Amino acid sequence: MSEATAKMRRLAEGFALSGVFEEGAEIESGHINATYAVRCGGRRYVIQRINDFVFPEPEKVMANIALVTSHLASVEMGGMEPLRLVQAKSGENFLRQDGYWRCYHFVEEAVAHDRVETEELAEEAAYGYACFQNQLQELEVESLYETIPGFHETPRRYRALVEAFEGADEPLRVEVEEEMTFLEERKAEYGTLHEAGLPLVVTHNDTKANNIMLDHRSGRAKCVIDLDTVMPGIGLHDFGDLVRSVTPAGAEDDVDGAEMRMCLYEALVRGWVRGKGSSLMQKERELMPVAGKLITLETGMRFLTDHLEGDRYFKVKERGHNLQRARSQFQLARSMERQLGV
Ligand code: GN1
Ligand code: MG
Repeated sequence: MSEATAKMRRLAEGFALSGVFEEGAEIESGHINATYAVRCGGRRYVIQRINDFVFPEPEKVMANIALVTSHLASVEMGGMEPLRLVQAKSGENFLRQDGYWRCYHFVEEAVAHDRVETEELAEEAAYGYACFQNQLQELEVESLYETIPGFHETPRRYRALVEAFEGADEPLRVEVEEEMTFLEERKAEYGTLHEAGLPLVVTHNDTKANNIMLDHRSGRAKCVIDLDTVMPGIGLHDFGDLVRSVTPAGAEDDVDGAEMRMCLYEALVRGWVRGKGSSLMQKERELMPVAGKLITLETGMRFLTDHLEGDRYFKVKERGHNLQRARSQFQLARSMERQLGV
């Protein structure tokens, strides 16, 4: 048995799984956590290490997830299903073994798309995330911890970037000068969502295309995954992150492919409006195009900050990867400005 397999087996043995360990493999998507898929007693599970640099209080992350998943299990989900946590043998909802680990039932007969190429898929992803917000409407916002303070507060993200820039060495500052000017020109816009008087609701905060599983036969939204950042937030942040992640023609780090595809944007709007139904406020409807642009700029700021700070937060392929991601986000924001008039 390889060292990696032995490690997965030791982890699996820490959780209350249905049988003995059979096999395991690493899943290499996501920028933050290490993830393994294991099979035990004929069933599949996902075991993930919670990155405690990103989440300094993993217990609070897990308390949020436990609350959200048990709430989802108690409401009508209209054909969707909740992510199901597996407890550790200790009775806690995480395992402490050289870091913090948690375990979920694998969502079977479903697929998560890294890239979205059709309007049907885009609409269904937006519909599913909008339903997810509605399903959590009755959960008290105050009962959730803010596990990363100011996660989607764009003005705060901008301040952090400026600070990182000021603390960086001269060559790095020169390298990102153009990007800093681009962001400075737009700084009056960063508070738009927070100053709109929208209510705080329970939001997912990481609504990338591959964080929602679709039924592999019907293509219908089945299960929202990656609940690390469920927190109190503004509903539009989730729509905005969908626009950022679904609409570009290229990958997140592809600068040339960072063009918003209008037909996919429109499909996202249809899905979101249909999913939110009567809970969508007029003000929110108006700010939907702006939300896409702001979350895109904000994510670019976060990549750029990490580049200036030495790539400590996001996993990177090589030095310069975060800068490339940031440039792609800014290019995409420009494309939104042109096409949406925001
Ligand atoms: C991170 O781990 P992953 O890939 O789901 C990040 C998101 C970013 C995203 C950019 C906790 O998500 O906020 O939008 O990368 N998650 C955290 O791809 O910071
Ligand atoms: Mg994530």
